[in-house]
Amino acid sequence: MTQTTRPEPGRPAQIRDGETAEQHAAFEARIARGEKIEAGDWMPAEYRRQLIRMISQHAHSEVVGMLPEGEWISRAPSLKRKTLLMAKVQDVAGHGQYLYHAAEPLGATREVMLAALLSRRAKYSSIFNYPTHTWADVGMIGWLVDGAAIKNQTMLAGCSYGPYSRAMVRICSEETFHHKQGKEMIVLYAQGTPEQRAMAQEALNRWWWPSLMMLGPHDADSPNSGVLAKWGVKLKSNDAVRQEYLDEHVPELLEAGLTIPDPDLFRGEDGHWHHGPIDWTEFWAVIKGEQGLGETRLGARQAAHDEGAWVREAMQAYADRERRPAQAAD
Ligand code: BYC
Repeated sequence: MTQTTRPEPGRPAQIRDGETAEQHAAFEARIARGEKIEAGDWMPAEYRRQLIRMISQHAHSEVVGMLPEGEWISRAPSLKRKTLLMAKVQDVAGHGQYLYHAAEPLGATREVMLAALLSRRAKYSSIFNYPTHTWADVGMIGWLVDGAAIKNQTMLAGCSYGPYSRAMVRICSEETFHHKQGKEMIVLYAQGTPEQRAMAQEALNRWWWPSLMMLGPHDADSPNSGVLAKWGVKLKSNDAVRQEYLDEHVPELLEAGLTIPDPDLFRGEDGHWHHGPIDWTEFWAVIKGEQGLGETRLGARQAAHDEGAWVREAMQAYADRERRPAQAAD
């Protein structure tokens, strides 16, 4: 068959101009065999676009995600808690780095990705537009937000794009520690003084619904899931990951003596926990920055970016000088 350069009637939209059905079939056969796709391999333009979108958004989530907890480093109640939190925030900075590195060989420069974040064209996780009111929010982020993230990322560790998959393996091992320290902290407070128990409960009331939302819209409202599942990026749907998160966390929170703020929550005969209706209006308003701390978070990122300009200039000057050794020796 000759190379197809124009869309044909009935041709799948994912086959772009200049791509052939044979190329797509060979690519999909590699995925079906469980091979990893590497940055230099042939890949459909839509696969590349989806990966850049998703990985850069994930990287931005890590970078913006340092803000709510970073605010508490100077207010940690003990040296032990401060050390743990500093280690966690540093890990998260590293996660952002791995992820930007995973997206760069796909053709997205760091500058372009950061410009997309700062100009609000790229998204980052809705969860980080919620405020942290008390120290217990730091523990609840560890238990619930990292708990939800691990469920999603363990799935992504098996994804078809090699660099993303490998980054996820490393990130998940570090996040498991973040999850444990958050859970340990909240379980302790839930068994503590009445004030500590109230602080833990109020934090759960704040983070329960946002943590369910962060795993993405219901499958029927998830426009990207179809193609991501077809090409082995998403091995489980948004709702399937949310179910895993629920089934692990509901019994543990109840065992800790906490009340889950969902009057409709129940355990079905299928053995799974089922939540009440999620307020998706809030989810979209938070993502758009109409509700929550979107402007504050991006303002903080913009300030950090501006204040770091001298570092980028110094690195550029150093790189330029390194490129001229022969000239300098003459
Ligand atoms: N927030 O078609 P859908 C962490 C968007 S950081 C904002 O289902 P997809 C941590 C979605 O982008 C962990 N936007 O999308 C860090 C799409 O819009 P566009 C962060 C969301 O991609 C520091 C539209 O809604 N994890 O753990 O198939 C400290 C339709 O959705 C959200 C990741 O980023 C959201 N929550 O599935 C502590 C994981 N959900 O782009 C902890 C990587 C959806 O078409 N990402 N949208 O304009 C993913 O796995 C997937 O992107 C999602 C969404 C499951 C999140």
